[in-house]
Formats: sequence, structure tokens, C-alpha cells
Amino acid sequence: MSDTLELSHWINGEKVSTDRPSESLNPSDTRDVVARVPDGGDAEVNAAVDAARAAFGGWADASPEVRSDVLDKASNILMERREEVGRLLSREEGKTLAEGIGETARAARILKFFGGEALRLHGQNLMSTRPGVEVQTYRQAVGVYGLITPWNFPIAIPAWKMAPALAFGNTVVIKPAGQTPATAEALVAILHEAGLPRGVVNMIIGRGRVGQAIVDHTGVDAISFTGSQGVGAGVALGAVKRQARVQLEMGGKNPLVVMDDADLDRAVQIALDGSFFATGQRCTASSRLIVQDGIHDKFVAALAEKVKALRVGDALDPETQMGPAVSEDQMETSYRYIQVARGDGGRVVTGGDRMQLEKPGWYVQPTLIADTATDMRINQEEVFGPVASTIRVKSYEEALEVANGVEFGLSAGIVTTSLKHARDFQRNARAGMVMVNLPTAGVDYHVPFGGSKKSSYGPREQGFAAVEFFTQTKTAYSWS
Ligand code: UN1
Repeated sequence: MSDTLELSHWINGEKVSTDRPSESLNPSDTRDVVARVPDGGDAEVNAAVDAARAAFGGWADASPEVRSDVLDKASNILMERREEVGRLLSREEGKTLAEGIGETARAARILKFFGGEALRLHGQNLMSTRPGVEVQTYRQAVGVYGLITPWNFPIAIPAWKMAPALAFGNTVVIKPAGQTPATAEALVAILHEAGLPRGVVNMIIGRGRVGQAIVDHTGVDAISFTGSQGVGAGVALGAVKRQARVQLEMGGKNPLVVMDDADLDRAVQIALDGSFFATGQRCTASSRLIVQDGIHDKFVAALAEKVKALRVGDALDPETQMGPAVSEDQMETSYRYIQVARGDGGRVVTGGDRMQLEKPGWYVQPTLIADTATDMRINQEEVFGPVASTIRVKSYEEALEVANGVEFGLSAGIVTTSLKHARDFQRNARAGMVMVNLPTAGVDYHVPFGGSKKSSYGPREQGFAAVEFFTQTKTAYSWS
């Protein structure tokens, strides 16, 4: 067991000492207190917004080289410390050490990418329709960004929201998820170590009311949120009411279609990764496996064998292949949905029972449920755990219809050797991201990320697309 950290809010470049009424526990071993955690409220949010507003002018007007250098330096520090920060991440969130270190390295690369983007901010020069008049477009910083981030990617998502905000000259008030504040604080501390001026990033730790206070604050110009659909809808309403910009990334119920002509081993590996890695706690997870008749029984049997063999255990044990759920709540949600699926006629092929390991933790048996129908709750609602269901279909056309038959549309995948079906799926799957012979989860950081239907709202995140949400365009006309 390791030390317990004492976390603080960060306001105007300083750690603010405060009461720490709650604890963040290690989900792999709940006897281990990862951190003692403050619980912010209106006063802290107000102070953070004031600091961010005061810092805005100087940061937005600084040379892009200044912003680029801070991001680049933070990237280098984080990459150097990826083992240490990745270990903290895995200890706090429960994903395996390899996943925790991998995510930390990904966050470092995101900072590096946006360090470059800071220097590439550009506009257009056009001829006016009126002779002698010139038209130019500029992209300018917007102001203070309120960022509300989830626990399942406790460093990558704060990085991919903060980095573009900072690269393009905005300032930030961030509220990290209540379950994973220590990892977020590590990133905020590194940004300051890299030379970030005071007040440019402020972080308030706490519960939902901190998020609400950020959403409602008239000093916050834009909100970027990743989390559940229910909370997201409220965030959007609050933001629109006072005309703040808003961007939401929410759930998924992502389909993975497996066609008769697929390579069986490959299909099984893709499903295993998509459904169970990171304990299935990814909004891009493959939770619906839509399998064609001819390969169905072989696929279910082969996948069940792999799922059963997954070594579930302490996230920090290098032998572990799947860590615990992040919290008791998430663990209970998985078990509840397994019950619901059973009640609706689903057949649990492997998993499904409570798990008792030596250490007290929030472990869930990786679970595969076959013989489910598309309208069952298990195929319509997001579980956010290591639970996947299979749906048998006769044809490609039926597979596509089932794939599109949910209110979410984040990511969709197909495993096939048919170019015709792969291309048709790319065009007609109603999702923001489409994967051919790849898991639905696990995305690059330099390209757009986002979904359709109820999965996302507002401009895309990440990569070169981030400039849309994190800047505003000014159109300048001149005549001389
Ligand atoms: C990925 O699949 O690599 O919360 C990223 C989530 C997504 C990120 C997924 N916003 O799971």
C-alpha cells in the first residue's frame, strides 16, 4: 500500500488548503486510501473564475511560442514521469498498469500535439465581392473554458480538453471527476511546473454542484463536458440558457458486427479488446456484438473461452489483464444489468456471478451474454462495465439495421473480409467513428473524435478539429 495524498484545489497558480471531507479509494483494494479530497462549492468556483478571467488577456495576447513552449515542456515532464503518474492513475481508477501508463503517455502526446497547433493557428485571406475591399478571417481565443471531465480517462480527457483551450489562448476552470481527482491534480501540477502563468488553469475538486456552479457562472464563456447522457443534457440546458458555447461527449452503445467471412481469431481478439479492456469502462466500448448466423456459434464459443481466461485482479499487479470497476456503484450497475438481461431471456455464457478475490475490491466477472434481442434493455442502455451481449443476425442488411437501432451513435465496427460490406458500413453506420477490422475503442489523438445522435452535441473534439470549439472566427473587412 502506498501513501495517502492530500489534494487541493488550484486557484490562481496556488494550491488552496482546505478541509478534505472525502476519500478517494483504490478500487483494487479499498483498504488503500489514495487521497483525501476537498469538496468545493460556489466560493471556490467564483474565485477560480475570477482568476481565469484576470489571466485571460495576458495569455491570449502572449506569443504563440510562449503557449507552445509550456505545452511542450509539460509533455516532456509527463512523458518522463509516465510510470509514476500511470501508477497513480491505475491505483485510483483501476485500469491495468499497462493501460494507466499507456494513457499517461497518450496525454503527453496530446500536450505535444497542441504545442504544435498553437503555432499553426491560421486564418484566410479572400477577395471581397467589392473591388478594393479585402476580407480576412482570424481565429481568436474565446475566454474562460469550464471543463468537466470523467473518471474513465482521468488524464487523457483533461489533457485533450485543456491542451487545445490553452494552445489557442483561453484560460480554464476544470472540475475533474470525483472518483479520480488525484490523477487530474498531477496533470495540473505538471502544467504549472512547466511554467504556466498563474490563473491560466484553475481546478476545483468536488461533487456535482461544482460542475453546476461552473455551468451557471456568467464568467465562463464555454463548457466542454464528457460524461453521462443524463448529466450532459442538463449541462447543455444550463449553458444554452445563458448563451455559453457548449460541447458534450456522452455515452455509447457501440455495435461490433462480425460477418461470416471474418477471420475468426481476429474477430475474437477485436471483440475481447473492444468489450473488456479498461474493464469495459469506455464510452467507445463494443457492448453489442452483432454476429452473422454462419460464424455465430464458433465466435461465441471462442470469445467465451478468452473472456473466461482473462486474469481479473489488482490493477497494479503486472499479471492482471482486467482491473476492477472504478467504484461500488459501477460494479453494482454491471451486476444489475446482468440480472436484467437474464430476466429478459439472455443466456450468460461466461461470467455473471459475484467475484471474491483476496483483496477487498470492486471486481466484476467479465461477462458474455448470448441470445439477446435488439430491443432488450441490455442492448439499448449503456452499462459501462465488462459486459457484452451478442445478437444473432442473418444478413449484412439486418446487421446494419440492428447496429443503427439505438439512440447512441459514437463508434461502430465491422469485422469482415468483404470490401463491399466494409465500405457500405463506413458510409451507412450512424456513428461518428467507424472501424473496419479494428475495435470500436482506442482512437488516435490527432483526428476528430465524436459521435452522432445522443452520443455527442456540438463541434468535434481533438486533433485538428479542436480549433472549431476552442476558438472563434472573426471576419475583418478593410478598404483603403
Ligand atoms: C478511446 O476509446 O480511446 O470516455 C477513447 C470515453 C471516451 C474516450 C474513448 N470519451 O470513453
